[in-house]
Amino acid sequence: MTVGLDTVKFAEETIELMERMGVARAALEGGTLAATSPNTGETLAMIKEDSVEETSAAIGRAHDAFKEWRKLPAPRRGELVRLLGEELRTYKDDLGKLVSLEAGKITSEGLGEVQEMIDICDFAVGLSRQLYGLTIATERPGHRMMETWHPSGVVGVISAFNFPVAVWSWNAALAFVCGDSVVWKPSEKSPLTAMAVQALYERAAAKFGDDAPKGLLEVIQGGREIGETLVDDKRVPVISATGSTRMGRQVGPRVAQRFGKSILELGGNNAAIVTPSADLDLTLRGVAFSAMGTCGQRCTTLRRLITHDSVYDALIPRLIKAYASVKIGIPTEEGTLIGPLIDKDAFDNMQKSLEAAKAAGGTVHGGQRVMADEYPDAYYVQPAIVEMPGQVGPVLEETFAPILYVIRYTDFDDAIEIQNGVGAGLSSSVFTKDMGEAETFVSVVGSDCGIANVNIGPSGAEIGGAFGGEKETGGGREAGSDAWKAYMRRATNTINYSGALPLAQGVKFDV
Ligand code: UN1
Repeated sequence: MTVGLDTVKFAEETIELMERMGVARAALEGGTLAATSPNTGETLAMIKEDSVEETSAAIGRAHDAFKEWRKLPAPRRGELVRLLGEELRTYKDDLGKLVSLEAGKITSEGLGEVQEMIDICDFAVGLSRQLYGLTIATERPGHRMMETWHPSGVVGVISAFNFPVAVWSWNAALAFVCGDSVVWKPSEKSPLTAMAVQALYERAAAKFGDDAPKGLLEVIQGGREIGETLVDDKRVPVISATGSTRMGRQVGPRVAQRFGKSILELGGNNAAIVTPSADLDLTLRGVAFSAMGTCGQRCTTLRRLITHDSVYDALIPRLIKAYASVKIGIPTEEGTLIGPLIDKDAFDNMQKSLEAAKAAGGTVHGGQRVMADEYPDAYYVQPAIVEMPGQVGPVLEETFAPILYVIRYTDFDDAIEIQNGVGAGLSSSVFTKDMGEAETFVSVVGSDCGIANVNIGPSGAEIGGAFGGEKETGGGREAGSDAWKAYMRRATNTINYSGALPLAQGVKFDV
């Protein structure tokens, strides 16, 4: 197979980007962990992996940093996060580009990911003056009862390749204002973006001054073993892990075993219900973005389209056409909407699911590999639509690839049952103009997911809401609303200023 002279190469550009953001070239050469670009399959850098001992030492430094950091007033801690947001604004283009090179996202999604980091920094800065506790009525005269939120300690953040930097920021921006330190284990498929973010953080910390203790952010690079070291370490009271349900099944019990707290954001198998009254133009666009965007590699990706019989023929053939004409290619090229799958494993899993779907009676449109001649080491695919006879076989599982299963329904209650009839419970949506259907969907008898939308797809959440889901998605919440509470510990304080000692519940104990 000949690779043309004009074949895109990203390694040199990557190193330039990294140097601009403050990573030394020496840190990108001579290591044992290969950072590759899914866009071409080429090696971008060889970086150093951390050993178990180095991981343990990093946790120790973070623990020491926490002991200092917790003493700063929260609004002052917010200032560090504000400065981090400034660095991210300055380097938005560079970091966005790096996300495109390392994770294969199209340009606007790479930039969007950095914007999401900026947004959460702004949110956290405001939050740094709003870590409110309650004052609670007490039954005893001359007493006051209140609750205080204190920092928890070291927060371990385990993130996935598909949102290599935004997910870290949802956790870290909150953790920092909450008075915690952070040890970050990025996916071994996206080590470079983590190094760049660490360098930007160091710049913000230098501007902040001596109040930012060394070790407030530690990044550990490598595979499963060091992840386990982090998960098992008693000095890490909170583990926030984003990834597959399989990973969460291991992390959750291990953290619980030592009575740590975990925030789990795991797999999704997200559906949309298309009802008879749906605006089909809007539905088509909403479905296209949430099912094909990021090449189907968001945990919020739309994977099941539960379509009413009466609109099936008006929508599905149009959707199949849109799927066939969408521009697939190098994600940084103008006009590209679909970049590559992350690696060969992802491609093999996609093909396995498509075979299983066929065996279960599905009709597959698309799904084949493309651009293999130009880029034999990259895995570009035509996104697939699969018409299914029902919710069977691979439809019940998350496959991290652009496969949209289409299922028919006739009765709205059945549609909700199909929507809820899978293990995962992350995100969901309904396309309808019928107020009764819309309200039912978001009500107690509607969607069982952590995110339930009306007339938008299940993906593309903003940071202001709490992000996460139920059932096999793990139950954790990150980002907005009151998700910050998971990064702090609560103390209930009862203060007696009466001079007497009345006991609660009228108990008498006179000695
Ligand atoms: C993820 O896929 O891991 O809702 C997170 C969205 C994004 C976050 C997705 N804001 O698509």
